[in-house]
Amino acid sequence: MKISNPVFVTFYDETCIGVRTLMAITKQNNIKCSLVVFKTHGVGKIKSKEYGQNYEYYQNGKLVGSLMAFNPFTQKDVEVGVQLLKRLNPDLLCFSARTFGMPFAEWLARELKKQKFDVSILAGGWGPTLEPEKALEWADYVCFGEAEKMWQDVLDRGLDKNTKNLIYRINSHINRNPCHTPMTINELEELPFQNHDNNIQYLVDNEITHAVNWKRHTIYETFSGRGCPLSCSYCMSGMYRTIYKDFYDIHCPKYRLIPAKRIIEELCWAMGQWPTIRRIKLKDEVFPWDKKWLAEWIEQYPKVIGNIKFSGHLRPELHTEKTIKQLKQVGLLRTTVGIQSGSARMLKIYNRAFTLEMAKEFAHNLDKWNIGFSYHFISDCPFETEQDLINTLKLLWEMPYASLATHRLAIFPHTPIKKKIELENPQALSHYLHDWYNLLYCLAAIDKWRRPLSKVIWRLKIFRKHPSALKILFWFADIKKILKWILRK
Ligand code: B12
Ligand code: SF4
Repeated sequence: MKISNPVFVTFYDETCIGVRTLMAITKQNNIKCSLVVFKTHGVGKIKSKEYGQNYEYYQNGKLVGSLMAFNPFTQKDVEVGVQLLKRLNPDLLCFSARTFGMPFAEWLARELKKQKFDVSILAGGWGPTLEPEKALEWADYVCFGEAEKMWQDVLDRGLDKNTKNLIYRINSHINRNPCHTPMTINELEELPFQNHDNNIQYLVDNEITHAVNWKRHTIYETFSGRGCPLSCSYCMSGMYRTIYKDFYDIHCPKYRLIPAKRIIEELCWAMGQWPTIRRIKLKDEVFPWDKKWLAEWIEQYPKVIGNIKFSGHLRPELHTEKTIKQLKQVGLLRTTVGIQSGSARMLKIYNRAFTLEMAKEFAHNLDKWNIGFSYHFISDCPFETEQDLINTLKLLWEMPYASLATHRLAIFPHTPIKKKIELENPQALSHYLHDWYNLLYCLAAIDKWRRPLSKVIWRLKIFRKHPSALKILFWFADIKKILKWILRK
């Protein structure tokens, strides 16, 4: 089947750098395509409890929701979306989903079938890649892993039963075609830049609008590599090697770093397209630490990009004080301190490659060089004991003040931690106890007035059974904001 009008569909994902790359390849081949984003990816007051607790998190003492917990996916979205998809009249629907997006993809696909909208569905992204059998309940084909080479084949020759990377059903059997080798660094360098053409993108969020993310005009987001050199037990980023080996016996490097020169070229291109860009975000989970790469970035960034600030995720085990200082001098504005737990035992379970001393030193160095950051912790891991939570609290008492977020552990298919949980069936602590500690962490990190309070509340076990009562201690920030606002008026 030759393709002349594919439509990409994403869920809560306007950023979708992977899909935007496939769209750029489509454009390069002079083939028209469109993008329909279902729902914006916001964070705020929880509007739906239905989706469980993974998408709720504590941020500076407030329990907030993200994705569908904040902005629920509704029948109205499906109805409006189906009308739009019919109007766009695609010859191939390309659904992109992470694990959390699979139920929405299914909902939409079933509604399309119900309305007799007969068009093939190709599903890709981490969700279908990890659980193709689930995706094939609503999709005709699944594309395994990286799709740039497979997509070029589809544009050249059409989609058929021989297309590489495809997974599909033959009766009750699931067939896997051979798979392309993953992209080499040279191939990654040659990819066209993301496609953000305004006239071909739509947002479905109760109604249809053009999916122009307002931030897009002021913030540009990209990657300097693929994968991750580390191997945290709850994450797929460092697992490209494992999945290519397990499913196809193909070697995929754990991490591929694109030369700094090429990233700077992309940033120049983006700034030419959107002169309003004021901030660059390198979205890699690990900001490059390779000496040669850093030297080129530190030399070229200020010369070519000037004083536009950038952010990226620096890491205690990879970035030294010297690097922090140099990056600050060329425009590093913000980063994160992803510690996940203050217990050495839990760091082992998470397979984190740094010690608590390194984490402390790292945060102090960021503070010293005046780089904004927030702490990230994981809560509700069933392996945690109360002693692990106490260790985290005590660690925070020794750290610089900063904002803090605690995300509940989300357990994804094929992760080592999922296998460990299945094998050992650990007894989890109650959510209430986690919440009490989550709020104590926020108090300990927020400022010098509230850190001592976290010590007293912990020692006297105040509101241990009713943690939400502690939320009042964070209203102060709101009052301050309101006062500032009134004074400004
Ligand atoms: C950067 C990043 C983010 C950024 C930006 C994400 C974005 N929208 O682009 C932020 C911080 C916002 C983010 C948020 C989240 N993320 Co994130 N993120 C990543 C990271 C590090 C890179 C993603 C990426 O763009 N990779 C590069 C591109 C090229 O790859 P790609 O998107 O997978 O696309 C390729 C293929 O998958 C395929 N493909 C994709 N779609 C389609 C569709 C079709 C039809 C075809 C044929 C092929 C295809 O082709 C693309 C090109 O090769 C990955 C880890 C990783 N290495 O992938 C985690 C990762 C994807 N994130 C993950 C998660 C869980 C989340 C959150 C749910 C976290 C949360 N609790 O809020 C949210 C969800 C956001 C959303 N709206 O979807 C998980 C997903 C696990 C899973 N099983 O689903 C990952 C794998 C990390 C992990 N913990 O394991 N994320
Ligand atoms: S460092 Fe981040 S991206 Fe890399 S494996 Fe760990 S959690 Fe995943």
